[in-house]
Amino acid sequence: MPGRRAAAAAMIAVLAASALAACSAPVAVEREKPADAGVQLFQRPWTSIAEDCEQVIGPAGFAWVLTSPPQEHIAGTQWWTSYQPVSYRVDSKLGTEAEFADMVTRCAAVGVDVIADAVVNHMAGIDGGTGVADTAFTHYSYPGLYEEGDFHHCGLTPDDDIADYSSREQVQTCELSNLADLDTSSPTVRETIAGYLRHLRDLGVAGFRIDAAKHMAAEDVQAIVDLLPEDTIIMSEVIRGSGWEPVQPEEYVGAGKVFEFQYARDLGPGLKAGVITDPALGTEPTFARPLHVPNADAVVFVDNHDTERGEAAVTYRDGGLYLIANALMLADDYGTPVVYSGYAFSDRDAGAPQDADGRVTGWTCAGVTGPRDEYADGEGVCTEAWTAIAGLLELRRVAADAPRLPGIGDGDVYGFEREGRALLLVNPSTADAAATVPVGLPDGDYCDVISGGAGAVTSGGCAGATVTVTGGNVTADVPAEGAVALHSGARLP
Ligand code: LAG
Ligand code: CA
Repeated sequence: MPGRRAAAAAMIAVLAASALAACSAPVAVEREKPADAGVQLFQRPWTSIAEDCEQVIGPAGFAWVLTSPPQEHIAGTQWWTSYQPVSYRVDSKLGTEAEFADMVTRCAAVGVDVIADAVVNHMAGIDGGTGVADTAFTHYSYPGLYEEGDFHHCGLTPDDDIADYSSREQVQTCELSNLADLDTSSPTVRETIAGYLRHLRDLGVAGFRIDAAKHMAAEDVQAIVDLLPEDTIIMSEVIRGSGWEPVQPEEYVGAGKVFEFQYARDLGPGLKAGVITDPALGTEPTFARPLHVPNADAVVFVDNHDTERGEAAVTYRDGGLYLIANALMLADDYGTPVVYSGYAFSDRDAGAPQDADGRVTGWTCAGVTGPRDEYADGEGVCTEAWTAIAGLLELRRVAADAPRLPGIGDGDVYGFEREGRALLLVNPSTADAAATVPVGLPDGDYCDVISGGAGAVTSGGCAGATVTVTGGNVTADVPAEGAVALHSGARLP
């Protein structure tokens, strides 16, 4: 892709000039210590997550996993049946309540918290039927939970569907593609939702992703969160829309963190076009970057189950560029990063492989160590098992509160330093590149943690590539669509 390479070279050339100036007098930006990284395990059954926690996720050093919704949902083979609740029984295509509880216990035993996806803005979007745990329902009637009067019937559009995102009232009280919209202003509805979430907390979950939070008034989300134990972790999904949209993520930071969609937008499309934009480093506690919530409020991601089904995001299909995107996110100090791990698909609706009873089965990450060139439909991407990801999590722990310095570049290679402790270099071009850049790490031989992973220093040398720092400079061979990362904890004796 010559176009991409040329663009990368042009852009990095500009960066290099300013970076060299910046490096002689590094501007250290005061920021809060980054929170620990998590991984979203999309449509992964509870028994599979339990095993993955023990074998991969815990040892790699992830702090938490985000699961798909655990409540009973409509029947069907599509993945998105998970987003149409029919009861709050913890019994779904991903497993039973006993399996869910066992997963939480086993993940906790290896230091991994479970964050559950909470679908509480709405119930089902179909006329009626029987859920996967045998609950019979109609669009506005869910036995023992909700009846007609517990739903918004906005009366603002012909079919009560959201039509105009410039109307706060429509966005929050009309239906999101026909999904029966709960009247979250009602005290009984709030208490019913909170009862479900408290039950999940009793099973040991640490907190929740609040699905479709934008479609609930921020005060409704806050009121529900107020009914939960104080230490409940909240991550609200509020897709940052255009500036003219009345509902903005900033409204939700009182209840917890929010997913910062702008971070992914800054990163993905540019990278695909061969352009890495150096973030404008601001000062905390105001705005870390323009149009971004403050550091402590942000959950950042490269892609998620919705954006990987859109056009713009960098995804598993982008191979090495996907690894680069994850490296840029994990080595940085903005927000709480969540790595995404789903399955390959060519049909956007296709669910993860399931058996005749509608249970998702057969997940395995065995043998996965990095991105692949080809995936069969339904095959697990298993990003959490990549050698490079474990290396980057190690780098993140070593970098800790070291400031992220402005970007540096040499030819096609771009990178940045975590002052005195770590360095990431990425090469988005399609040709291998040698780069020499100034670095604040002490002289010595370092093991690259992208090729060598965590614990890359072995008795015989480096598990992966060796990179030398001399006289305040590092010269490294950075593979095409690849990266090199060093940190002070992986220096050869
Ligand atoms: C979300 N966040 O705000 C989820 O991240 C997103 O994945 C959910 O959409 C959405 N909000 C509702 O929770 C997904 C699919 C939709 C699917 C919906 C409900 O992306 O495609 O809609 O879940 O299952 C499907 C059909 C629609 C239909 C609707 C109701 O695609 O055509 O109107 O079901 O039957
Ligand atoms: Ca709503």
